[in-house]
Amino acid sequence: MSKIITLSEFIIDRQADFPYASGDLSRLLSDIGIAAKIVNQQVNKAGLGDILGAFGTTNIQGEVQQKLDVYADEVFINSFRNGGEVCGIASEENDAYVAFDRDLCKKGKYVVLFDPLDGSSNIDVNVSIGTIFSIFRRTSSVGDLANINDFLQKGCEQVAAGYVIYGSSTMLVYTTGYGVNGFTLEPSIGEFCLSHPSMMIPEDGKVYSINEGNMAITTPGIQAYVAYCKEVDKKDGRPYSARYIGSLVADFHRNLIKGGIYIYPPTTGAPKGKLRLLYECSPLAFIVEQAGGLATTGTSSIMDIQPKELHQREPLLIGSKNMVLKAMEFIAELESAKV
Ligand code: AHM
Ligand code: MG
Repeated sequence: MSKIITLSEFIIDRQADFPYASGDLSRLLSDIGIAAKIVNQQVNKAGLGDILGAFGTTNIQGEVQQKLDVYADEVFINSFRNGGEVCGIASEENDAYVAFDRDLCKKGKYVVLFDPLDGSSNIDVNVSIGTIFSIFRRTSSVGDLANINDFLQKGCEQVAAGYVIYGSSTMLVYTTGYGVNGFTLEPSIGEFCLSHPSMMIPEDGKVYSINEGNMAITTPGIQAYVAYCKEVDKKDGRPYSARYIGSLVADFHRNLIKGGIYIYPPTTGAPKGKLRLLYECSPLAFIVEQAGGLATTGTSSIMDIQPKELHQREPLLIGSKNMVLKAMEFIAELESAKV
């Protein structure tokens, strides 16, 4: 049997990648691993609400039941507040960012932006859901309260990003800009163990993931690319397969491992699509690019977008490099007049 490497051991080993680092980022990543285990425990009990007490009511232990996404949000916020490495957070669940006012936190070097439970509409039907996180070095001075500019940073400024998928098994996948590594939670020892070292996304894929219900209301470039995915061409394995779970982390994770493209397109009702730049697009863009893939809005690299507001939305095409490039060709050809 080969030696098991736990997330904590791996993080400590990798600290050497940052010769002048004080260990704060390592501690922060460990805190995320612990918070993920706590959330995982509750996610695995989803559906027992009716037995243990419905959401919003008191359960048999006298605890008030919460919606799981609110619960996950609180677990992560408390973990960041107690850790001391983070001076503030922004979460998809909250309208405004939170600047921690504890003295210890004001000395924190980092801010974290996260989606505590993405795809939460899938909880009721037992489909995989996920947590996505993005870490930046603050731009304000250490010792001050965090301010909005700490959060409005381009994806290419991220120091780390990752996700947790609560699926048939629970995994944590992250990057600090030195490749992508995946860890699977081994329930018998309660540890995330290195299971997917140095992950690389295949350059080509045979899976496209898009909500085809939006096809009539999206742009000509996306329509043409999806039509291309369905054409018959034995040489390159088309028609490709459609796989859309409707849970971004789950669709992304499958495509990262097997190759494929995920698209959340602009539509007539939502010209910037649905997904949030800071909590969803940027962190997954950092991961996919570290794994050799690409992430774009169709015309600009996700990593280069200067955010103007916390909850900004952007269209997202993300996955295997050659598939994303092909989709961009259609967009350039059919939509360039409009740009
Ligand atoms: P959420 O942040 O409100 O959970 O929404 C994000 C989710 C993604 O996980 C998923 O890929 C997408 O919304 C599905 O949207 P749609 O139902 O419009 O296809
Ligand atoms: Mg979300």
